[in-house]
Amino acid sequence: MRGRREAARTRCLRSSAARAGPGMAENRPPGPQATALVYDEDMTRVRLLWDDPECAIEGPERLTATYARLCHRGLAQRCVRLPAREATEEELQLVHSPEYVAVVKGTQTMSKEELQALAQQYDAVYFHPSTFPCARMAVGATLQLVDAVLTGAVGNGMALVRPPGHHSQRDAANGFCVFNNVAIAAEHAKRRHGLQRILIVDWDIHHGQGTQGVFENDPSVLYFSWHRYEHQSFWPRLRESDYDVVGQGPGRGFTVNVPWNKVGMKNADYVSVFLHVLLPLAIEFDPQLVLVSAGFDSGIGDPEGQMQATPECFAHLTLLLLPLAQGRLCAVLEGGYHLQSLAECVCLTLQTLLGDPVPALSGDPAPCLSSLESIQNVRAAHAPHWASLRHEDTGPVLNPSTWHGDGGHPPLGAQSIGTTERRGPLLDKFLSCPPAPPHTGIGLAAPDSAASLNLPPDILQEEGVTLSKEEAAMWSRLDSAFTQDQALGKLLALLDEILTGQVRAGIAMSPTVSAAMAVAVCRGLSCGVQRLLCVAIGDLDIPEDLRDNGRVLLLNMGGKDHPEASPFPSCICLSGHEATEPGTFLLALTSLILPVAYSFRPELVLVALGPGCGLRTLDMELLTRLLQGPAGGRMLLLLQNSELPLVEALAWALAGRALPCTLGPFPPASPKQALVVTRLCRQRQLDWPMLQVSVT
Ligand code: X5A
Ligand code: ZN
Repeated sequence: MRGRREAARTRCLRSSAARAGPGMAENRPPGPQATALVYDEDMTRVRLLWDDPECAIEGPERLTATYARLCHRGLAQRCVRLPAREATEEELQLVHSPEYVAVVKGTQTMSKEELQALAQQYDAVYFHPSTFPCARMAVGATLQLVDAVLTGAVGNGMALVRPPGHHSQRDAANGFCVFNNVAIAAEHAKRRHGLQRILIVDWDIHHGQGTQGVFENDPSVLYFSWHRYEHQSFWPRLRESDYDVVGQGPGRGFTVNVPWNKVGMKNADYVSVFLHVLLPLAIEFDPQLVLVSAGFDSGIGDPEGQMQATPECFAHLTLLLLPLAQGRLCAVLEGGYHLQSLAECVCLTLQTLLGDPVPALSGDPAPCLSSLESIQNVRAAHAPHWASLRHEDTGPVLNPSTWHGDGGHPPLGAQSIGTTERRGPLLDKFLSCPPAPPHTGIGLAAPDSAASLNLPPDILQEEGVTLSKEEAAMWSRLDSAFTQDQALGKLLALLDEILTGQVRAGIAMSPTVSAAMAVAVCRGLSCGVQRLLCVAIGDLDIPEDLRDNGRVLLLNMGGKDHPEASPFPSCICLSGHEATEPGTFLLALTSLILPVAYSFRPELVLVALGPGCGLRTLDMELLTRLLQGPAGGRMLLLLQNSELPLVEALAWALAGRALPCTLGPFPPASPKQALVVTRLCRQRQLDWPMLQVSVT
């Protein structure tokens, strides 16, 4: 025991250069692995010149505070910096009318009184002599980012811009927005880059009615927005923001609205909507580019949103989007008015774009009644348009509880969330500088032949260690092949390093995955892991003593039937080889595996991939990326020795690299398989609340 620990420490010291934490680490050269940041101080020039309480929250310090925090965290330095530029008038006219562009252009020479008079023609807008150049630069910065991503100069990125864009319409400024940055970028991607499918994810807390209007007839742009709605009583108070507004003509089904009818929505509500609404549709849509209207007024502490999603929630939302479009994701700032919350949320978004592990999600992993009603309603409204929802047998909620009385989360103490910059204890907790995450490298326990593979630079190859007599005796019942090539010693060393935080995640090869799984679970439990999620793919033996162990949750996909295991809440099996076909697997991933994993909040995730387990390599990479969410990145992958070629792909997936190709197209799950999955979700939703998709 002691011998092994010491050996591990020595290896660790030797390779400390390869284990640089975030901030001290790499500055990736431009290329499809890099993350871009676009920011220009010129966009801080626009500000409110008169008294207007509604507009006062949209000030220059939103950008300066955010950028300062990105630098302080060392995140800005790790990005490829792209220069912003002013968009041309021709580019503005991809969305806006020449007349409207001329009106905004005219503000450059206006007096304060004239500016104020013009602003009064619109809802919640102010103008400044710098509005035209700033708003053009906000568009240009967005286009620079999109061009860099679509040419492969970078993999993904973020643009910090002002003024925001998503309320702006063809002929009108609205809600602090002058030109619609993201809508113009989507049109630009279609016209100049020939893209046919673009996903816009609008996670700002207001409805981007401007963007919705631009694309309501357009099936090449899937527009998703969630927004504070409160049954149409929250700004902009539009009927067209409700769940049953789904687009028009050829665009029917390509507008997705999720109304929040209560304030106080939390991490579990946000993640549930992503898992049960956005992801199934987005995977089926198979976008070539993802544009995020990244407003952070949906974050905790924001005076507009009044929601309670913590900064790390945005890391999870980003992680869930990154498998789409081969990771071609452009996040463009919209709202966000609590300076510290805004800055922190942007940090977590950018950190995830950079490939850092996401911190575990805090809070009760259960959506509230009101968000479940919205989920049920929007899924019912879209079931006619999307194969991935067609098997749904529920309709919209008949008597929404949230019209009157409750349905939301119980309110926090009145003092705990300020409506201004006041901070309560809860907010303090989330906004205080979190310690640097235990961001360390990835370990590999494999036969020496793995050395010839093309592996990520910070990977640490475990050396064989000799087991103590006690340990050798303890595992003597194992396959003898296991001890011969030191697979067991390497596996135990790697697992110890994960559990002690010396490495974040790892891959262990072995002669028999079933045996490795038994060893790893047993070892994890004896080291004190309280919640261990074990996802076993393919035909693997399920150790009997695990079936009702409250600390282990076992998910088996594509294996034999285990009727004897099904009574246990901690054993979930989807048997048969159909379970690993792409359509069924992706349905199960979003509707079953991830909701269960997020409900369980594991400290460690084991993924055991049986020999010939039936999954596409791409789906294994996807599983590897997404299951890092629920456990804050702590994951051990178990592979059969014979699957050496897989190691490369999965090591890169663990290291945060984008998927090598898009997920689709693939045939949807058969109605029979869809029914099996749906039924399993229903059966288990009392144990695992994030499985819920309806209130009935
Ligand atoms: C971009 C954005 C909000 C406008 C609120 C007006 N606009 N009450 O967050
Ligand atoms: Zn907003």
